[in-house]
Amino acid sequence: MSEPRSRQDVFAKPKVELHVHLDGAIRVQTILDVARRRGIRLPADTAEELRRLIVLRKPATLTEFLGKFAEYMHVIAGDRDAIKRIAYEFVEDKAKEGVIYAEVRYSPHLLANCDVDPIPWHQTEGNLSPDEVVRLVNEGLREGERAFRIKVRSILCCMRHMPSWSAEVVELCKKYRHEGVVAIDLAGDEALNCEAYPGHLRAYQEAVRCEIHRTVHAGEVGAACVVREAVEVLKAERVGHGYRTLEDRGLYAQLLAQNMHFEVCPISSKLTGACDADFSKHPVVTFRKDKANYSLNTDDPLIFDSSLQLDYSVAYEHMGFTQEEFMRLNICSAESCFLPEVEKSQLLGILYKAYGMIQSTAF
Ligand code: PRH
Ligand code: ZN
Repeated sequence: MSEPRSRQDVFAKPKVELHVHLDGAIRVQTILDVARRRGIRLPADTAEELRRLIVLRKPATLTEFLGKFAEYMHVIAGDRDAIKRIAYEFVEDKAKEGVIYAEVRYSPHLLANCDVDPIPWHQTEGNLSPDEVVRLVNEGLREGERAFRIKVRSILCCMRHMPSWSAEVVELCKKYRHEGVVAIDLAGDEALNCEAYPGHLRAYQEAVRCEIHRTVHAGEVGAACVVREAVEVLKAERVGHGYRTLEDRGLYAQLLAQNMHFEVCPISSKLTGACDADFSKHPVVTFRKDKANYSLNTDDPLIFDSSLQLDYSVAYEHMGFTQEEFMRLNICSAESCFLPEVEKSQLLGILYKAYGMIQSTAF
C-alpha cells in the first residue's frame, strides 16, 4: 500500500488478530541485519531498496504474491537467532498496533534446514529441524509476551504443495499444544488443486481425533468447492479468507447458520488479486450486512507494507465500517479464537470492558 504505516488509528481500542503469517510479518531491517551477520548477499543494501523488491504494490496474483517469499526466506531460514528474533519482534509490532491477542501462523518446515525434504530456499543442509523451529518460535513469542504484555498463540501450517510434510505438522501441534501451539492450518497455492491431497486429509483427521483446532485457507482464490471441502472434509472450524463462499449461495447460507468464522484480510485480498481492487465490492461488505462471524487481519504485512490499522482504515474509509461494527467483529474474533474456554472468557471480558459493554447483554 502506498499510505504510510503510521497513519491514524480509526479504531483505537484493543483488537484481536487471527490470521497473520510470521514469515509474512518480518521487519525489513531484520532481514538486512541478519543477511549482513550471515554474510548473505542481497540485491539491496538499504531498507528502502529491499522494500522495493519485497512489497507488492499493485494487484497481482496469489502465485506472484507467494513468489515474494523467495526474496528473503533464505536469509531467515536455518538461523536460530533470526527465527527467535522475528517471533519476538512480531509480538512487539502487534502490541504497538493495539492487538491484545494474536494467533500467528507459519510453516516450521519452511524455516528449517534439516529433516525436511526438499530443503527449502536452496539452503545447504544444516542442523535446524522443524521441531526446533517450533521451540525457537515458542521462546521468542513467550519472551515477547512478557515484554509487551499481550497474549500470542501460534498455528502450524501445512503447505498445499507439500502433503508429505503434513503428518509431521499435526505431530508438532500435538507435541507443543501446551507450549502455545493452538491449531493446524493449510496454506499455500489453492489454485493447485480443488481436492486436498490425502496427506493433508490424514493430518486433519488426526487433528480432529486429538482435538487440535483447525483452520484452512480456502475460497481465497479457489472456488467455493474448496471451502466446502475445508469445512465438510477437513472439518475446519474457521476459514482463511473464504471470499468465494459467496459464489455458492447454499453453502454461504449453511455457513452463516453454523456461525462459521471467516478470517478476512482486506488489503491482502486486493493485492493478491483474490478480490476486486474496488474495496466497496469486497465480500466483507456482504459478511457485515449479514452479521456474519468474521475478523479483520493483515495476513502478510511485510509483503503488503501494511499494518492492522491500515486494514481497519480501509474498512472505515471504503466500506463505511462503524465503531460498533469494529467492536462486534472483535468480539466475534475472540469468540472464535482457539484459546481454551477459560482464557477465551477472560479475553472477552477485557474486550467488553474496553468497549464499555455489559457482558451479559452483548451479542
Ligand atoms: N494465502 C495462501 N498462503 C499464504 C498466504 C495467503 O493468505 N499468506 C502466506 N501464505 C503462505 C506462504 O507460503 C507462507 O510461507 C506460508 O503460508 C506459511 O506462513
Ligand atoms: Zn494467509
